[in-house]
Amino acid sequence: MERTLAILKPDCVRKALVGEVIRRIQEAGFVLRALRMQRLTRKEAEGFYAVHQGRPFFDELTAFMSSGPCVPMVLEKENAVEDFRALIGATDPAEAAEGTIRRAFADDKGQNIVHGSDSVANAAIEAAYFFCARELAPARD
Ligand code: 3AN
Repeated sequence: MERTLAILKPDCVRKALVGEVIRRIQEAGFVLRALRMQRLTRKEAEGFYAVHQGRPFFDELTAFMSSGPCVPMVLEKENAVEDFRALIGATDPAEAAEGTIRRAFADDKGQNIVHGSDSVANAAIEAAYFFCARELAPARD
């Protein structure tokens, strides 16, 4: 079964939307395989977003992602990566489709409530950034 790595970002936690966003994720058919709440250090945020180093928004992004606790989670579903990107909508909430999580709750391109991996290969790399092998072991159910 395909997996993706999602992060409920600090704005999601701050706005007390964790429960509502997880409800929407589960209602869309995703199974939660791993989940925790943690505050990233600036260095950890920079490591996670290393591919964006040098982009004009890198400092803003890593400062925001380390500004408070976030909720990383591994989600499982057929076609999880693509389906999750469809559920959350475009990076810029102004461009996100009606009914998507970012359209409903996000303020702007930077503070956009939720992250979703952009490929199956990146999902595996990102999941391993947050969770150990035991936590990522295949489900027995
Ligand atoms: P997505 O998360 O939708 O794949 P990317 O990969 O284009 O979006 O951007 C990575 C992260 O950088 C996103 N989480 C987004 O919030 C942030 N970001 C993208 N563009 C901007 C921007 N112009 N200003 C601030 N943050 C941005």
